[in-house]
Amino acid sequence: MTAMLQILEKDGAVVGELPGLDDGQLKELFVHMLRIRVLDGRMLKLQRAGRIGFVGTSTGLEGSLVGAASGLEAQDWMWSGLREGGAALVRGLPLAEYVAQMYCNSNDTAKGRQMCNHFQHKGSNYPSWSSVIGTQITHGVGAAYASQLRGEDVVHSIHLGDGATSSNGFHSGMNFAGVWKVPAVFVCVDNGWAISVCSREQTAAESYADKAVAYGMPGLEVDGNDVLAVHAAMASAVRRARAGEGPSLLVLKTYRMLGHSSSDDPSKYREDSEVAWWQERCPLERYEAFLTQRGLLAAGEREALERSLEAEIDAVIHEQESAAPMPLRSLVEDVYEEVPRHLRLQFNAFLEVAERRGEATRGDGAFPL
Ligand SMILES: Cc1ncc(C[n+]2csc(CCOP(=O)(O)OP(=O)(O)O)c2C)c(N)n1
Ligand SMILES: [Mg+2]
Repeated sequence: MTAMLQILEKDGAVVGELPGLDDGQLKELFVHMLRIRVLDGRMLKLQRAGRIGFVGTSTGLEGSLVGAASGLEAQDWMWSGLREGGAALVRGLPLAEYVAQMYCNSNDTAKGRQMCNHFQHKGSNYPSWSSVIGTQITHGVGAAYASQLRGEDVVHSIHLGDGATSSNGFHSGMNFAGVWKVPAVFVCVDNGWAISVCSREQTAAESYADKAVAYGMPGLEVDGNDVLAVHAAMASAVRRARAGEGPSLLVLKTYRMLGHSSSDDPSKYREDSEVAWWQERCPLERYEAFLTQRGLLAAGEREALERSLEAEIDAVIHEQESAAPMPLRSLVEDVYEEVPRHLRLQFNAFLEVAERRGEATRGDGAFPL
């Protein structure tokens, strides 16, 4: 196991080779990270106010998300684990679609049929999430194999959590990917926890990166709170895949600062001191220090950026909150060319219940997971 790749120290000092990004690109990474942080805060507040049903935050993971997404090319595909919504924003998922999906309203491109906080975006090659752990791994490998057979210039980044390394999909996906040498990068976001299972108890391997050896591909541990290290590692693994040299596994060492979801209380299973240790290594503060030292961020500029991101996000929230819900009839549309009898019967029975009990109302924000 080689040492973990790191470019920035926790105080922002440069300790590795900087990737070839210009000043504008360096600053853009920061704005993307900050947008995710602000958006998370806003979504959590909406959930606590009972206006949306469920939120799984990415607070603390901003360096991993933005670093990985920025290492891909526009034509590439990204397959989600449980927290890549912010990475999708970097690749072109419109903020309005993100928020519409949180409300499951009539602007939601999944037509309210997905659980909220499970995004997708056709325009940037981003298939819908699945909450079922690890299923995206074999789907992504199959799609990467298809790209290879078609001779397309496309790389597939397949994201997964530390918990997903124990899924069947991880083993079969990694195995087929290695055998076929598909153009894929596996991005394991080791955020310390799989709900209440600590990452150290998920495997007896010294590092998740060691798992790559068994499947005949390189594995690398990366400081996931160092956006530049993640970007550099991703760009290099993507280049390798694009050149036909096969897949790699990147393990991004980071930390989920908040609960597993808006329904979770992490104080039940982890110590405050652990959270404080990671707070010291906050990806945003580290990168802010780096940009400030290079003269790319002026005093007070972060606060100004935050205010403008809040305004941007609030405007979108107002727009989406007043959008109509999906019409009831949409429940039986779009699956078959003509609505079959059994669905028509179910739909009529449903209408009858709605008539007796009244229309569905907004949820109270409770979700049992
Ligand atoms: C097949 C399957 N088993 C169990 C669950 C319940 N579950 C939901 S999230 C989760 C933990 C996921 O942890 P990890 O892969 O580390 O992702 P993270 O939530 O940390 O991003 C589990 C066990 C599930 N959704 N699917
Ligand atoms: Mg995890």
